[in-house]
Parts: sequence; C-alpha cells; structure tokens
Amino acid sequence: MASNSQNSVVLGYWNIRGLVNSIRLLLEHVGQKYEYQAVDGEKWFGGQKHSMGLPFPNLPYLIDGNTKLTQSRAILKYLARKHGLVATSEEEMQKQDMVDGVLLDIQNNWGRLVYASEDFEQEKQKFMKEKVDNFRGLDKWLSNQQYVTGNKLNFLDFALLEQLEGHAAAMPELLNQFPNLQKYRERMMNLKGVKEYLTSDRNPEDWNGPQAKWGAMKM
Ligand SMILES: N[C@@H](CCC(=O)N[C@@H](CS)C(=O)NCC(=O)O)C(=O)O
Repeated sequence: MASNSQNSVVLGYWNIRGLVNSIRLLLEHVGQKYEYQAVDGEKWFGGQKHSMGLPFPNLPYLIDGNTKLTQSRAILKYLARKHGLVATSEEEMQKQDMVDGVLLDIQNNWGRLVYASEDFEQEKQKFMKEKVDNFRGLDKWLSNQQYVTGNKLNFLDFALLEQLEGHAAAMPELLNQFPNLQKYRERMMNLKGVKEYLTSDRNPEDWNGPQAKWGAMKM
C-alpha cells in the first residue's frame, strides 16, 4: 500500500516520553493521524519484538503501509520528508546536519544524567556548570532566526523542543540564563497542535524508563 498522509500510521514505544515524543510532536503538528501503541514489556520481549518484520527490531517503531522503520531519528526524518519539514538549500542542510549533531550530544549527556547518576541532585548541579555549552551555543544561534535551520520550521525543532521540555522539568534554573531559548520554547509551544498535545492526556506522564534516576516510569 502506498504511503499517504491521509492514512493513519502506527507508532509503537513504551508509555513514556523518552525517544518518541519529538516524533509525536511532529505528527501532532502536521495533523497526521496515528495510532499510538504503548508496548507491554512482557509481550515485547516475549516475542512481539521479533514477530513484526522489523529489520532492526527496537522501540520506537513506525509502520506506514509497507514502510517499517525503527531508530528514532530515521523515523523523525522519514516523517519530516513526508511533510516537508527538511532543509532544502545547501546552507539549510549544513545547519540541519550540525544542529542534529548538537542535539544528539545533548541527548547523550541527558541520558547519562538521568540514567547513570549516582546522586542525581549532586550530578545535576555539576551538569548545569559543565554541560551547558551547547545550550549557550543554541541560545546565540537562535538570536537571529526563528527555527534551528533559519526561518522555516524543521523536524529538528521538535527534537530541540522536547529536550528543552525535559531539561526545564528536571532543572528549571537551567533555562533562566538563556532568553532566546525561552522565547524559542514559547514560539514552538504556540505552533498548531503542540501545546494541545503537551497538555493532553495523550502525552505520557513519565519521561524515562523504570531504571532512571529522574522521571522514571512508574511500574
Ligand atoms: N538508537 C535507537 C535506540 C532505541 C532504544 O534504545 N530503545 C529502547 C528505549 S529508549 C528500548 O527499550 N528498546 C527496546 C529493545 O531494546 O527491544 C533509537 O534512537 O531509536
């Protein structure tokens, strides 16, 4: 079956924000219908994982007709191409690739902090002193453009928004020093569908898997 934006797609993941929420934010913004499958751990590891025809079985997964994808960035980029949210000029593509790397660095630091901290409160203070260069860079980057690749919305804006939401929830003080990021967050929040989703009961309450030191899924 051909992919079509009118057809509903299927998105599966745990019932947490984790790696899936930037994808959901994009879907909600463009108004793409989707069925969200909150996966059950016993079923997933008990057989579902290897029964779905996924070439690299993992979570999140996306099914759109014959298209079956895993890897959160691959899913986000696929949907971005489908809905025209990718860079088109060479200059935008350079910005897109660079910001993609910056956001993955932020995601890795975040993952270490929330999953591997011995003492979360202590590590958080250290994090706010030592791990903010990329936030400082983005604050400057966004001083003269509305979105991360210029003045046209890009799929990475949903990835950045979700990261800002997580950091703001875990350490509200962090964003106080970055006025452009605060304005950007407000701008993103006011995009069609975004605030509606984030304040709806579709948006999972928990941020991370059950083993996390912050925002852990309640079992
Ligand atoms: N690089 C992958 C990482 C995927 C991943 O680690 N998924 C975790 C949740 S965040 C999981 O529980 N996967 C299910 C599994 O390992 O079977 C991505 O970006 O999608």
